[in-house]
Amino acid sequence: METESKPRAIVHLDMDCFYAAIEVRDRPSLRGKPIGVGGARDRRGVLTTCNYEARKFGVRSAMPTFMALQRCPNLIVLPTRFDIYRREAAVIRGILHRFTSLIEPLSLDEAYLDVTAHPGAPEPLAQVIRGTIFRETKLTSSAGIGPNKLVAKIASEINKPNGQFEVKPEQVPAFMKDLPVRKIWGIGEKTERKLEELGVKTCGALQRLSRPELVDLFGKFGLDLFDLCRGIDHRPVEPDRPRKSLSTEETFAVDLTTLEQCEEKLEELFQDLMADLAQKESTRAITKIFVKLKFGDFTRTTAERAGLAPTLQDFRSLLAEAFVRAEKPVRLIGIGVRFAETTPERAQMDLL
Ligand code: TTP
Ligand code: MG
Repeated sequence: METESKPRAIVHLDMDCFYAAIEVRDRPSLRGKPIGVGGARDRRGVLTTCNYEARKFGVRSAMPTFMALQRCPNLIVLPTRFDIYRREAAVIRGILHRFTSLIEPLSLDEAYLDVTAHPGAPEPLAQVIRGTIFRETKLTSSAGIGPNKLVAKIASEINKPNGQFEVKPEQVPAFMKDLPVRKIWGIGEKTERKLEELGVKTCGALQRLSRPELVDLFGKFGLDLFDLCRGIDHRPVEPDRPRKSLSTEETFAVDLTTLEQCEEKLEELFQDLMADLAQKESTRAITKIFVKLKFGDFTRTTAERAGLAPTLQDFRSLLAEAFVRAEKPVRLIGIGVRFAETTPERAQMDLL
């Protein structure tokens, strides 16, 4: 088959400062100002992300808000609006599906696309995809184009924001040579330190270690590393297998005895669930929501209802319903949503 002899063409697409970009788009008076999105300083909040104006001051994702404000006193901190981010991600996913069905989402604003079968060269195609996203959402994105997922993902950071970079198959060896080892997926801080002790900082230096040496150092992962540091990565782009539900739960060290105590915990669980939902299942239509309780005596009950929106208020009413069934000390609370069994295209239509 032709596609077997032809090198693969993989695009890694990543929206630029996604949540922050949406907030600025929707409030044009914020344009050009440093903004962060996340929890407020007085509530020990953390930023989910910030725009590039804020990054100039050293503000970063996952930074406590008080620290971000120390670095950038003029930072405007906005609350998260996960429902808006989910809707935007669904629109973007819909656009990507016009170009290929081989899409592997990594989070709500990032995906791999296998465009090998697409007629024409991948570089101009990535331009067209990013241009279409911008025309239809007024949001910018960046892309990396390469013969595999490893190279495409690393390449997408190079001309970020609002740019793209292609590594052609014959350019891979030169591209890898001076690349810091940390850029390889699977190499974290620990492995990086271990390699540094051996004097290995770049992928080029890592290439000088033999397979047996790498296995000695890293076990089975050593075999992967042998390929990865040469820019070889056979992992296919795997479209998501749809999950049926998404939930989060917490078991308490001390059982909760009142509905008020449970409601307080529910609020925390709700924040977690919404963040998880936005990251992992940004495009699916929700059919049901549920609250599960386990009691001190290990009995359990689940209250669930179709047609409710995943709002704190609706989870609260389910919690009350489940709680009064037993009126026993609560050992665990779980909350979650169930999804319609649909294709991404269909889910996207449900959402719009
Ligand atoms: P990223 O793509 O990692 O970041 P980004 O899009 O904000 O910025 P970049 O231009 O570097 O791609 O994450 C996508 C969104 O996910 C981000 O806008 C907010 C959210 N997020 C969190 O909620 N917590 C986090 O720790 C990170 C890294 C991201
Ligand atoms: Mg991004």
